[in-house]
Amino acid sequence: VRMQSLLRTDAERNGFTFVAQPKVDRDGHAVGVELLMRWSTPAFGNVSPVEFIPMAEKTGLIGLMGRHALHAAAQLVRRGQDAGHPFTVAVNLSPKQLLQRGLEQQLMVACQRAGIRPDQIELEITESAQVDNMAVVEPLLRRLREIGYTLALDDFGTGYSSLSYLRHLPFNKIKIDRSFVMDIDHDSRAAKLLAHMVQLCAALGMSTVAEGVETQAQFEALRDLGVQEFQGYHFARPMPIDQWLLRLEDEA
Ligand code: G
Ligand code: G
Ligand code: MN
Ligand code: NA
Repeated sequence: VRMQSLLRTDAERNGFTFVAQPKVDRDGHAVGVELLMRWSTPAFGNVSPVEFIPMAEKTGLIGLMGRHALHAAAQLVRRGQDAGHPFTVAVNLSPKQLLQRGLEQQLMVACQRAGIRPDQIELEITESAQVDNMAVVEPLLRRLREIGYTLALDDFGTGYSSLSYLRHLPFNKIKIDRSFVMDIDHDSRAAKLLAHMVQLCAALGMSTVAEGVETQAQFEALRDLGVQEFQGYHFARPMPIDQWLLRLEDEA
């Protein structure tokens, strides 16, 4: 209860920070980042999003917090442009945000305030029982895609209705869950599943991103299977925004 009231206070005053984890292309060049929310409190120290995001969903604070994340994403796109090194920024959306009204408007306001175009923002959406009403979510996602946002299905393969998502929802890309990636170089079933996921996505016109890449061997195996983008500790851990911007300068 105490933690909940701290969360409310910080949701109201935007007391969160964000870190950025790079995504790289097949050559290992960074093409964008995923923005991840961080919360630090005097009483509880750093609280993991695995703990505070569900709390935010349960208490209804996720709407407000999600809005902060959208602004942070749009502002970061802006900083990349201003620095002369444009990159995409992915932001995680809670299923609750999809079901609340106003997401499209919130995104528009965030882009307008930052002076950026929607095509530099990626929206990461995880499979969830809350979103299995495709009739509600499908038209929203279709509109968002038409406006120009990139839609990514997060943690693919771990939810209970993955194929139904692929069938009904207009994703541009699929992020293959790290549980598949982890086992790719020593478990032939994981490798076969992954190979066919990549082919399936290609057949449906979607690109694939591998999450949780931790070794060069995994990177090479994934590249051989045709995966287009990669993310994981092998390339970079989530880092403070300023560190990411410095790194970008160095790489250029
Ligand atoms: O940041 P970390 O790697 O610990 O993330 C743990 C989980 O929290 C991931 O599933 C991630 O998607 C989620 N998460 C991190 N930041 C955000 C955010 O801004 N919004 C939502 N909805 N989830 C987030
Ligand atoms: O569910 P989502 O993909 O949004 O979660 C992102 C989470 O994955 C973050 O908590 C991030 O720290 C974690 N993560 C990113 N790369 C790696 C990795 O290579 N290995 C592991 N174990 N976790 C990772
Ligand atoms: Mn994600
Ligand atoms: Na994920």
